[in-house]
Amino acid sequence: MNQVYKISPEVADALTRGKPVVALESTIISHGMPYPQNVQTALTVERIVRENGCVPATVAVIGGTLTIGCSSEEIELLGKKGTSVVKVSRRDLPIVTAKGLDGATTVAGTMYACKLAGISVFATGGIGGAHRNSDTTMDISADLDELQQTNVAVVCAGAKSILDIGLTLECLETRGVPVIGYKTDDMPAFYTQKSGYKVDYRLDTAKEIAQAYYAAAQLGLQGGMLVVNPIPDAYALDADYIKENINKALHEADELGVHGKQITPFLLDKIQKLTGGESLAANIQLVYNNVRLACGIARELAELKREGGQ
Ligand code: PSU
Ligand code: MN
Repeated sequence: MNQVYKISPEVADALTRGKPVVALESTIISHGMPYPQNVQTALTVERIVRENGCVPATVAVIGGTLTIGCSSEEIELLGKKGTSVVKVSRRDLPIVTAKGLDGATTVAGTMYACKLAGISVFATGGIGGAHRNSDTTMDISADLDELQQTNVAVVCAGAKSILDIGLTLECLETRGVPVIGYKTDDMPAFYTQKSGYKVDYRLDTAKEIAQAYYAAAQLGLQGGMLVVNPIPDAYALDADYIKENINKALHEADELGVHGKQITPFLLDKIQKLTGGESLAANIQLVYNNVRLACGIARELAELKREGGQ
């Protein structure tokens, strides 16, 4: 059988030397954006990570090997194959590796890879959460359970309002996951800076966020933290405009009876098509913004670990 996982030499070297590493997911590439913008964005993200003094670790399953630190060619392959590669959350990992398939890891799948490699900081666009009507459908993303059990700081721009953001926050509270607003008291809603809900804590510097993560580790707490970073004002979309299009997408999903792991990619694709280039530009910019913050946190954390003799 193929090797089930591997860490690229560059990422492995950075981790042994205590250099800051930032993990990146790949479902956002295959299922979250159209080709070729998905590949351009993923490669630009890696460049931004390097410019900010960190080592990027894009995670995906390539020919059955959970790869922590994909090459540019592997990113290109995932972007081109798009939704034909398996969307890999935690539960999909044993099957795609055993069958030797290609797969793109979600937030949950990527967090598990971070645990295998010893990576503490991960940047993405938006996380999965409690879907609307999840009080009856039970459709709550495995991302939330992964945050409960895996010690990674996930930097995102909140959750899209395809989800029930209030219920998502309740689920995170139940699971013991702190939600930290970076320079904000508001829970952002991906395309907009506010969702109408508040976060638990506001921290204004990457250093304070790293200190909280470090404190959790010293306390022996299991579980991650969610850092929410609002989309920059210049790229935020009009709240009514995005609400209208999200409602259209939800209505269509309902009519077609889409459910299970298909629902999130279906809604992402619909919204993209309904709103065209404007939402894609916003999506790309908020990812860059999250990556820069994640790099700041990873650098501060590396410094804390050095001072602490770890
Ligand atoms: N939300 C987005 N963009 C995304 C995703 C969610 O705005 O790309 C992807 C992420 O990979 C996330 C996954 O982890 O969808 C959640 O899927 P599900 O709801 O099936 O758990
Ligand atoms: Mn689901």
